[in-house]
Amino acid sequence: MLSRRALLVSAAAAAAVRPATLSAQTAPAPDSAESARSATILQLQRRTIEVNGKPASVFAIRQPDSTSGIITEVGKRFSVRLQNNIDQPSLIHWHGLTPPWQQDGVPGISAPPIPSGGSADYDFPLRFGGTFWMHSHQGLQEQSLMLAPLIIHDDRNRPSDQEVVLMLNDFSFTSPEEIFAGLKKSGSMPNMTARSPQMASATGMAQQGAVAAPDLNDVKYDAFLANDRTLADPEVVKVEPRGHVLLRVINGSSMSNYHLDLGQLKGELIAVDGFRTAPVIASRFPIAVAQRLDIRLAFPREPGAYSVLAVLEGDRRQTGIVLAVGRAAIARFADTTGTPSPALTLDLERRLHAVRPLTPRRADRVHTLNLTGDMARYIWSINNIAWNKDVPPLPIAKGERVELVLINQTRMPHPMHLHGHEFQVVEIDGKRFSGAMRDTVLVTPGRRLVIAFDANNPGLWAFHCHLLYHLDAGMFTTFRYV
Ligand SMILES: [Cu+2]
Repeated sequence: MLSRRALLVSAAAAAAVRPATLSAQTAPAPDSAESARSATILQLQRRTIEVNGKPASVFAIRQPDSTSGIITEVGKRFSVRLQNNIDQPSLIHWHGLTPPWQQDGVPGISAPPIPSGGSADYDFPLRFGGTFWMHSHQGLQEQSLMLAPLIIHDDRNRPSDQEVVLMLNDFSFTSPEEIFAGLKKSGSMPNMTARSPQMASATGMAQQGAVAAPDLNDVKYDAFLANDRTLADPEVVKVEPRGHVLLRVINGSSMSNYHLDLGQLKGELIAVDGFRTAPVIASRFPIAVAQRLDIRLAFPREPGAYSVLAVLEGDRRQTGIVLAVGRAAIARFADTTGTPSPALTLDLERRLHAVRPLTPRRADRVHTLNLTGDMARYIWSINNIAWNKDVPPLPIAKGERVELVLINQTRMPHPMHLHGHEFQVVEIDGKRFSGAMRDTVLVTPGRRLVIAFDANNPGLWAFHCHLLYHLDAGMFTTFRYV
């Protein structure tokens, strides 16, 4: 079933978002037989997994040999034929990549959805390496695991490194449409977290000195998955004694932010959202919805079992995998922690510094985007406008340095994602700094962040909250330039 927004977007597609100046650009389909032959086939499929001892019907994005997603190399082309083998329309977004806008995979913005039984071709150069992912931008399919890793190797892959990909997901046996309907009824469903109908204003919170308790985890999930499994039966990855691991963590959850907990290990964080940062060594790292962490781990010679856990923010529940050195006995890891974890903060974000930041430059254009909402009616918005087909794109121009001032006036954290461009975090709560390059940044309640990007990829682009039901409820807007 399509969501209301997806229907609106689809209806808008032909007329509203196809100005002649933009559609005159390169068409997405590679028409030469040669590029079609060398393309990687990705199939949208239905599959059954087991969660909490029960079968669950979910989606997959797989190659014909069952490989989930893609592992490729920087400098190669992203050359993919996407086949829709499910019984409904779909379209896949290559999260964090910078394709021509028509290949970005947002229904009604970039291209129409691919009908059941249809296919679409993608072909563009890969400008940078890193940890990325792909997911449906159609309706609420992402909640049903229509997603997969998209890994681009580069010189961060040392020959001695063992690569481990950790995909995190939230899972419910309730259909996403029912979850969304329940949220719209504002807490009337038994599995929805109770909440205050009043939204505190950011100014109000700031004046109080202490921010009111944040409102976390709208949806009560049945399970949290790490590579499709829970801690009742986790994935166990064998690691050589004194081995080195490059751990690539992808938060593919629809609504859940986590603290990654390396337990006794210390990890060296070397990249966020694919982009290299000055290393940060720690055993816990925050990871918001849609974000990625690249972490180097070094293991001792002695046999041992090491858990890599993701603890839900503000909660006791967790998921994870086990890295086993030598012939280690695998202990059972509980799926809850002793005490609830805190809410995510911006403490790590303030410490991150891009290895290759934007060249310092004055902004040519600044857009202030207040993140707003009406919790009681579950309407989420930007500058109090819930997105619909009549909202005009925000103007920018090719070649400009653009800054977005993001002010969270709600009590929920919002992971904000810009399509088609990498950005840099340049200011948090009034303090300028040369922060991380990213594609998704968490704006916590009451906070003000500034991100900067270069308008170097003309087209029509989405900018939105990556919490699936916030996105669908209207916290979404677009940029357009030629
Ligand atoms: Cu949001």
